[in-house]
Amino acid sequence: MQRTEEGQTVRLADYRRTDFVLRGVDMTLKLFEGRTEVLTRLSLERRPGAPANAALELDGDELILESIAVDGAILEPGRYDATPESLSVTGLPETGPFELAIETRIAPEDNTKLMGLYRSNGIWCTQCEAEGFRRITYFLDRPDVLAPYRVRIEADRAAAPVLLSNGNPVESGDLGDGRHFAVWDDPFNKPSYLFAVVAGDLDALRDTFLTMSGRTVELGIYTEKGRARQAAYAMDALKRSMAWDERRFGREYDLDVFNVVAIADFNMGAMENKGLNVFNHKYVLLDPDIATDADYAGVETVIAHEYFHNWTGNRITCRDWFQLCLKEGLTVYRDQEFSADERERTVQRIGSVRRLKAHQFPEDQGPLQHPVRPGEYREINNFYTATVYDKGAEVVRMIATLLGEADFRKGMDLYFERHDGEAATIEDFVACFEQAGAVDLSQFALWYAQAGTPTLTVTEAWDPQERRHTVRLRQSLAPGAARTGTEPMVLPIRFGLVGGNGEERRAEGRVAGGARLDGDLIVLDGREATVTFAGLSDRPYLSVLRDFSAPVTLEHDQAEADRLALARLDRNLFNRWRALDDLLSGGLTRAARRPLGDTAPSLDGAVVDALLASAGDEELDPAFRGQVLTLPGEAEIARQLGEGVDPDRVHAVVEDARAVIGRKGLSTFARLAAAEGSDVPFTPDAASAGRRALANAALAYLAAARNDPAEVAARYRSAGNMTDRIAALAILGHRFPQSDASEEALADFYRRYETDELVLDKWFALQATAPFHDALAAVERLAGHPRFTMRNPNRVRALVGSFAASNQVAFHRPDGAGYRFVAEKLVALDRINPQIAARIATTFRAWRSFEAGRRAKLEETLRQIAETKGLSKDLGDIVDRSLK
Ligand code: 0A1
Ligand code: ZN
Repeated sequence: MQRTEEGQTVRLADYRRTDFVLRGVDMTLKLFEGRTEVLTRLSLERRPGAPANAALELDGDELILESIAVDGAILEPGRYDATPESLSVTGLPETGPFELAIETRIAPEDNTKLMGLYRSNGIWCTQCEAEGFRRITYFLDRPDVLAPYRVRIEADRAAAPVLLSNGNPVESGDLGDGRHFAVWDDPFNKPSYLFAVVAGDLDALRDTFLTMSGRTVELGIYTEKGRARQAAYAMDALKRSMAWDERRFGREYDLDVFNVVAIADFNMGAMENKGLNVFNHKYVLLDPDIATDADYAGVETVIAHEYFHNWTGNRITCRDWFQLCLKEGLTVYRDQEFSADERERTVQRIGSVRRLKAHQFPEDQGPLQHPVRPGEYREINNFYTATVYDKGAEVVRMIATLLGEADFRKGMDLYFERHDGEAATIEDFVACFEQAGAVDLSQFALWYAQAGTPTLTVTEAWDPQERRHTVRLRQSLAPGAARTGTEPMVLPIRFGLVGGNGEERRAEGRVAGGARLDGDLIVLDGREATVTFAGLSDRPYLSVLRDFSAPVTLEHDQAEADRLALARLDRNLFNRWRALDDLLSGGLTRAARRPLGDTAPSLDGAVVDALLASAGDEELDPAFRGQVLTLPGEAEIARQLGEGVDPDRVHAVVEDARAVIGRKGLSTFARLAAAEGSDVPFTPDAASAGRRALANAALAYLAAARNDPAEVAARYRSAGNMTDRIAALAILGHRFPQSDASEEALADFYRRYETDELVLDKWFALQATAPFHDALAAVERLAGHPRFTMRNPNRVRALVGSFAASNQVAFHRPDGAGYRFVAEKLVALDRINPQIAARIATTFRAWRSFEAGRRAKLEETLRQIAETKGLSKDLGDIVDRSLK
């Protein structure tokens, strides 16, 4: 990929192949305290047809070149040009293979960006996606350059008894002087971003997996000393993932070993390096005393996600970084399907849709909007986004919906068969489904190209004479998305007509306009269409966009009575939840629009009754009832308001609703909260987690209604697991701040868990998200706490990240002090870890949606960050685009 003149923007349209073909990589890494020597031998050949005089242009990043040789002969200085960022070599053979040997010297100890080779608690580890390999050696560091790797690691045996890399272990031995070595061989062609090395003093949990063709795979999960037993659930999740991918997609693991390493300092969740996944230890280490049910679910999902990448990402990788959703959207779809099969499908879907609306919708509706496949970027690290991942997964799900299960599976099989070993594109992927389903997906492919959330407007008309129900559907993209086009897209809309007893009505449907009807699916591909259902005995309730079958904003002007009926009757449980959720967010946004001092209740009595009826319905799954009790978040209400947002007002409205619901449901909540006492032993399964979620939601309503910290404090003290303990602590800290009960519990929590970094993160985050203006003072104090550090991404995210993203009240203090605090931290963090700084800075993107005072302060803060001297490309890119 060429960097173009105007400010280093990289464009999809500029893609061209390399002039040189890479046949193999042979590396030796000599790890010493304070320095690492890297010797890389590249087997190369000029590509047939490439210019005979073309130079070999290699990428670097903060590298020092020690030596360079071609076929064993040291190169004269005139033959190459080396800077820390590039290495250009001329006069290379016109035809035939040659070997380029490069020696670099790096200092992993000084690497605070956590990209390339770095040290975490003394452990050497790597992170190469997207462009970290070039921080280890000069290389054709792009995903379409694939090769087999052989890697030799040398280190001090005492400091690093464990030496790991990709592929299979082939050799190890002693080097004298207390040093030893290991050699790893990865026979599968891979791009450099999947390279990994880990060396350190680690414990391991071991197991085996028998594949469907009868091969035994050695599994290892490596942790810091003494914590291997906390990897037991991750191991279980790994084995279930391996079995599921065989069952569901026919995908078998391909190497003799599969290793996972848990690392304390990690920029993201985890990384799918071939045969050697490296994880943020947050997604590996668990036991009931330190981890919540949400943590267990997170470990299961991330373990599955990284494992599934072995086929969707590694065996078939991306031609260039614009195709990132090819592996990410597809792999998120796969991990969501896994969780749906392993847990409860509707509850999982509710969770995914909540996440989509909380993260992807605001991104798609603000200045950082981009298509699922972006057309350009300044910094690729800033495109590991909710749009690429979560909307990318929705696009795959829509293909599955349109084709049906059997043809979708055929398309996946074809994809694996046709592109195994290749670096592919979205066009390649889509073509497989066109063939498998014998369909034309060219209009559907607009989902990859057009940014923005489409609005689907639905209106209904019942004709009592003709006994006909007419449904009118319209789609539109906000004009703001015009940069990438506003053509009508293909929207699969699953629906049902619900009768007065909840029965599914069958009716003949006739379509006029841009849609077709296929069973319970309306496929809208024009700007508008009507579907008329005839022969109905009476007016049905329309349950539309079931299971959220397309990622759109639904504007359905449905009568409140119809929604209440569906909240009670709909056989599609997802839509039953959504009927309630729409009623709640509709009521709350309307209330938030009313002037301050207006004392009308936030929610209608009928809505509260419906919510309480579902929550108390013993026929329903407790996890589902827990979801019913989870009100739309303040950020979601703010998003739905769209403009002039006053976060204090939004907070007051939601709090009022909580108290109203709590008082009205007092007896239900008392019963539900008591149902799950501390005598129930902890097991991490979804059903038990659902019961705890319901009980803890009930406890929060009780506290809102009774305003009594004592009963919550008792609950805190008697908690038998972290889920219940942190739930009680959050209620104390967020509802009764600075009370004795809350201060005592926070101090107790710190004493109990101060040796565990992961639990300490919860302690920081809980205080950072307390919804009070004064929380800022606490956060400022915590930034000076001896256990706060900018070097650990989890800790920064826990304090600064969660304050900015999840404390609507204190971050958005009217005096702008919250903004100033975050900006100051981001500028300091940018010098240490620009990737994390850029990620946290995205919380400023919604600045235009706030009322005038906050809006001006947000803009001013963004401009101040933008003007800081020496800003990283990462942070610069985010603030510049946010201001556009
Ligand atoms: N491919 C990983 C995500 C990932 C991306 C960049 C990283 O660099 C710090 C790390 C991880 C995944 O989807 O899990
Ligand atoms: Zn991924």
